[in-house]
Amino acid sequence: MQRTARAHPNIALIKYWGKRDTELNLPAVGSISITLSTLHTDMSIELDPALDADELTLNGEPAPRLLPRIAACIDSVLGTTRDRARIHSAGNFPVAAGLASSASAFAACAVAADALDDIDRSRDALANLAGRASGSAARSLLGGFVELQNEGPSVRVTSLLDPGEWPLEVVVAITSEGRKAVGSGEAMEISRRTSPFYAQWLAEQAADLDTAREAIGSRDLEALGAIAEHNCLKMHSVMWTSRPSLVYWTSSTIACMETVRRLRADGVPVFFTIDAGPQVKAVCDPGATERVQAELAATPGVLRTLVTPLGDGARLLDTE
Ligand code: 2P0
Repeated sequence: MQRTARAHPNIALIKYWGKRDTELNLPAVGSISITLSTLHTDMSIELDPALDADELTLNGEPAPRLLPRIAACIDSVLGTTRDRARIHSAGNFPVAAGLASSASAFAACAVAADALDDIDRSRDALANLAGRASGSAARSLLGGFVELQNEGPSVRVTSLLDPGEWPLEVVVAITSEGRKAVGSGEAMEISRRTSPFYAQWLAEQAADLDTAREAIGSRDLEALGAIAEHNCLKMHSVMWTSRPSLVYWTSSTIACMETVRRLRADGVPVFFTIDAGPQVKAVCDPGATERVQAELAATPGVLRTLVTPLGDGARLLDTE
């Protein structure tokens, strides 16, 4: 029996950084994200009683290093006594480079695994199972604008707006194709233990979430951009002031921020956000996309740009 699911990465506008429970991988803060449409991960899982061990390919190549986390995600859905699985993961964008590849991979994994038995799990149940593998993956269960609420012993994901209700676009400026030096999970723990700004980061998150939720409700790009950029720079300040310091930026990352600020000063409706990687994501009105892309592509150090509208939540690609 084989099932295939597709999920898209998401980009947080109000960020998740830090865990309150490393066993259950529960985030220390809530977050708000947008799901992207052009980038995706397709994961197919085939259970085979004849297999002795799980097998994983990533874009057609064996990927033993990534297998334990994927296998654990399938275990969390189907139980550890399940048959072993042949897993194929295929994505159309770089892995572990600050483009939220783990979010789309684990959301697709949870949805495909869920379809392999007769239990009908809720979106929130799947969000918790995907989130156990990767905190941001819970948000990729849904499309458009998504809030992850972080209360009690689990997380909840809610849709704030469908993609068509506020069809913003995202221009991703790729400034480095390499894998990041320190993975997010490990980096968050370093920040929690060592950054003098970590407590303040936690203390201000609820207010940032309120401000962003209100801006999304009224489709106010200027207000959303102001709080998103502030929240992003706070998260990076926590990273920078960790010991050892966690600096994911390149000089090109800063040049891209300057490009976005210059465009905005020129009246272009656009704002930036940056995750645990050197890429800059510029969020804009569709009417501004062409100019934002051209200016980011011409920014020193930018290797290439990607453009994507907002997309849907994780779903099965096959039918039974
Ligand atoms: C986010 N990031 O909200 C933040 C902003 C990166 C920077 O969630 O340890 O791969 O697997 O739960 O979800 C990336 O971290 O971390 C992330 P784990 P995850 O999108």
